[in-house]
Amino acid sequence: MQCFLYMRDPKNSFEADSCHYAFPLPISPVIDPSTLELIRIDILPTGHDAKTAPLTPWQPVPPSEYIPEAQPSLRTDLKPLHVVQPEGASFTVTPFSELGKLIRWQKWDFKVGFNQREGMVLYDVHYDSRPLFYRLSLSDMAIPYADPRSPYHRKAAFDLGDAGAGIMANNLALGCDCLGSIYYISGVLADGTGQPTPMPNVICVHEQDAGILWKHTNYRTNRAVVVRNRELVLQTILTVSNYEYILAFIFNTAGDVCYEARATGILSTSPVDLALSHVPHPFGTVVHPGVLAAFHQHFFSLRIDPMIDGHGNSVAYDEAVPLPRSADLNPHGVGYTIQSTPVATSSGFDSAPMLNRTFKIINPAVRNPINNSPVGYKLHIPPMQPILADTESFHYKRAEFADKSLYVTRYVDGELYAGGLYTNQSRGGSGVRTWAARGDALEGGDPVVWVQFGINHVPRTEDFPVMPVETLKVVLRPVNFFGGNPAGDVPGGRQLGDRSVLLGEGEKGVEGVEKEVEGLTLGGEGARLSACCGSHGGGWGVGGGGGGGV
Ligand SMILES: [Cu+2]
Repeated sequence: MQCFLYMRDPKNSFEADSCHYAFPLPISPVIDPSTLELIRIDILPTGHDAKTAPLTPWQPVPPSEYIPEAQPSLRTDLKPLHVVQPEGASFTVTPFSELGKLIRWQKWDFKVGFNQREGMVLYDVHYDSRPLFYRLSLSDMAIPYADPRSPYHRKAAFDLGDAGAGIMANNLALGCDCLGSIYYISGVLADGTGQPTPMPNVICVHEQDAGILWKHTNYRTNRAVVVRNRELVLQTILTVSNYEYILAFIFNTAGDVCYEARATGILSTSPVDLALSHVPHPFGTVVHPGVLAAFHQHFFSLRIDPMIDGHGNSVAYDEAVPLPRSADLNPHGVGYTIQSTPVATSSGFDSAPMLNRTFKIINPAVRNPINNSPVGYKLHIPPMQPILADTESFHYKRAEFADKSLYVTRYVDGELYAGGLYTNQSRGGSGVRTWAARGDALEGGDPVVWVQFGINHVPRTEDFPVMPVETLKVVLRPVNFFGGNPAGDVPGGRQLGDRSVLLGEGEKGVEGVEKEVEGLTLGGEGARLSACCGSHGGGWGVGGGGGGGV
């Protein structure tokens, strides 16, 4: 094992939470992990090339701390924000096994599991009793680093395969990780010696308001109908050494399931000569005096085992293509159409945003009552630069999923992890690229869809000492699955229940608190509320379009 060494701030060395990533050392011991014997100590390159120099005495540099007590001051003008659900949350949780939970919310129902490697896993996802997904899981992550110099050329992490999203999961806390009315799911896992380890509060379940889901104002009558986007969130957070990943499944009332990954935590740093601090570095960003954060890519692989309206699913992709000009059909050159291509055999695909390539999981045996299209779910996949390491490199060979935005394989028992079963010291040859290369026929069903998404992380000084979240979302959206907007029955005009308040113009917003009463009791303000939220009957309606208050 190649170890990277850091130290605490020598001027504050009793502070156990001092950010040691601000003090990377230029020596790197190589140890035998089975005997804990030291094999050798490497000297790290600290310039712009692979050369190493004889060690010199450490030069003092300032610390860079993230703990609040180390900040010169904390801002004092942040007012409390209460997320209150006076009648409780809208979801229910029912145990279905010793640890498994069945969750029901807004026509959704699904089972939640938690394991050592994948952490949170969803099973048997249904909407309005219609089956959608047999299993949804993050299957692995790969983080290959760009620095080509020895020993950095070996830096590549598989956070699930090497460490485990379950065993590294945080114990989540009220008000810190989750705001509002929270239900926590706990797990029990085996530790490295096989002993049972309680994993308390590893998944939090809560609802959140995500702005507006749909709205229309009839400009002729001035009546607006608005429905807010209520979401159900299942969140888990893992810490793998320096980095944190905040991972969530998010459901809404329009049939969407979103998988959200947020990267935060601390950059993996290495030493760079102080004299080079103000010179652009070829393999990273200097984020602090003497501290280099290397360029790296983050790849996530979401595994989707579908059952859209039952088994026998297929995968296809749509592309938007311009029509050639023709005198009879397209004389003005504006026409375009959508071409659909079925995925006949297991294979990998780029996202091809210039073609608006959109992947769909469909059930050819079940047809939409309006247009006879096969019912389906489409995938919104963020564009991703494929792995940059060349095809002969171990980064590429090991990260079997980092070269394509989407892989489709035919289901085989045990094929759960995109980077293969054993990622630690793998040399490739097992994983989704290898499985897809079998060219299995996909007619007749049982496809497994592997969605890759990620970021090319070019560090900023703002990412240090701890980085504000970088967010990525994959959305699974119904496409010709319903006969119309599935959220047409969600009540709008909920002001009496949801209770927003008017703020005054005073800079501290103090006046607004007084106006809360006004807004809910006085005719004038009440009329304004009904004008923006008006709905007829049902729910929390404040009254019809022309309503005169509350
Ligand atoms: Cu990063």
